[in-house]
Amino acid sequence: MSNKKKKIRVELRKNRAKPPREKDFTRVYQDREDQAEDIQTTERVRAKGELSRHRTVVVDVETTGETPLVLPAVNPEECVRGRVLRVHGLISIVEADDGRVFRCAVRRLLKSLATDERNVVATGDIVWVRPATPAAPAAGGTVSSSGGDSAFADTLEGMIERVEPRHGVLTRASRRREHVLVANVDQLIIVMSLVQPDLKPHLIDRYLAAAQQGGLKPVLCLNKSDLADPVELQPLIGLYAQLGVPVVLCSARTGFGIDRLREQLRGRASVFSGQSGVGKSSLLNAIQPGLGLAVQSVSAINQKGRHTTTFASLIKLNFGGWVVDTPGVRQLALWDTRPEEVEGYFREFRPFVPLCTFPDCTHTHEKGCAIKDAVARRLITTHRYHSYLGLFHGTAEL
Ligand SMILES: Nc1nc2c(ncn2[C@@H]2O[C@H](COP(=O)(O)OP(=O)(O)OP(=O)(O)O)[C@@H](O)[C@H]2O)c(=O)[nH]1
Ligand SMILES: [Mg+2]
Ligand SMILES: [Zn+2]
Repeated sequence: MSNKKKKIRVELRKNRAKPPREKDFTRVYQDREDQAEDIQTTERVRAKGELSRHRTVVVDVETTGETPLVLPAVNPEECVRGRVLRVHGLISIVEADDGRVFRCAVRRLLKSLATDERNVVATGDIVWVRPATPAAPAAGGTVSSSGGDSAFADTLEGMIERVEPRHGVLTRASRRREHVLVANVDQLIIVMSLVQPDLKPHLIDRYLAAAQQGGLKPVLCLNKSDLADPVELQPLIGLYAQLGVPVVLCSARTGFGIDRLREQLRGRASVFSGQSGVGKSSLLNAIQPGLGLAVQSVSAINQKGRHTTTFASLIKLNFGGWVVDTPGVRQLALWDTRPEEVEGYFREFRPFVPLCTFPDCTHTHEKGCAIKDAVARRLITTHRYHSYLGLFHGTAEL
């Protein structure tokens, strides 16, 4: 890590301010973080002194990336390094390198430094924790009073002082902000079921785009092979295999394909993602017997309208590596993607793009579009082309 120390002034976020005057005011403020400053100048809701709470902090400025990262400096003698096992609202469960487990709150400064992230800390993050001294708990009671995980009631408490730069992330856009689902993983296991719920090919393509964006190797896992005839899936399997995506057909129920899946996971850091009810937790229970992850019937999920797995949690594999089980997603909107970037997520488009008549062709309506021509000639499948259109228009909306 090449970095240098620097002092900066940070404006702390006013997340504990007094209630504002108008009810709608907060809504605008929360929806449009970017407008927050304009609003402050037009409506005075607090005493001026409170509006500008600044603090000078020592930070490391890392210059390796595109934009310099600002990280609070920590004293390694006072803090311990660890990995976030899971996040419950304001509480993060962190396993230190020495094996101790801490229930942690996040230092408010980190929230002030993060600009457009929904969550400052994500499962898989490498963090620095300042252990609370038993006499004066650092979290000031917030940790214990916020409820959360009773299984960790006896664990130590601490404060997350710093989050290390991430590599390999699964990210999505959530209400105009970045939602990092998982950090520091090598590969994304896209879990789909053949039926119950039905396979969603367009969602696969969104995941492939998200994997490429986050620097993850994608693996397509098609579960519940015991419920449908996989022969009909040959074209789909062939398509993804051609795109270089390993495809694993499996069944958590019968155990078919579980060995192959285990081989994909061995020694690597992976995340399982997919719709609710496709069998992510069931597969992990089959891969590592004894895990005892909660699973629920699809009909029960539909009736209740909620997911069985409710937070991303990191599981160590006894054959090497680790995997994060995540809650089901309904949709996946790409974060920070411009419409013209979307074609880059469709590998098979690449040979044709330079042949379009217009150099800035969006491949949506233009005459002389080589992509549309390739679709007509079945060199690109209509399914992939429609996925492209969906992502193109989706990112244009954001
Ligand atoms: N027939 C069959 N059923 C399966 C298979 N895998 C999982 N199921 C069933 O599918 C249902 C949902 O499984 P879960 O493992 O809870 O699904 P999930 O993807 O973890 O769902 P969320 O946690 O809500 O995201 C359960 O009733 C499982 O028993 C399979 O291979 N075959
Ligand atoms: Mg689950
Ligand atoms: Zn074109």
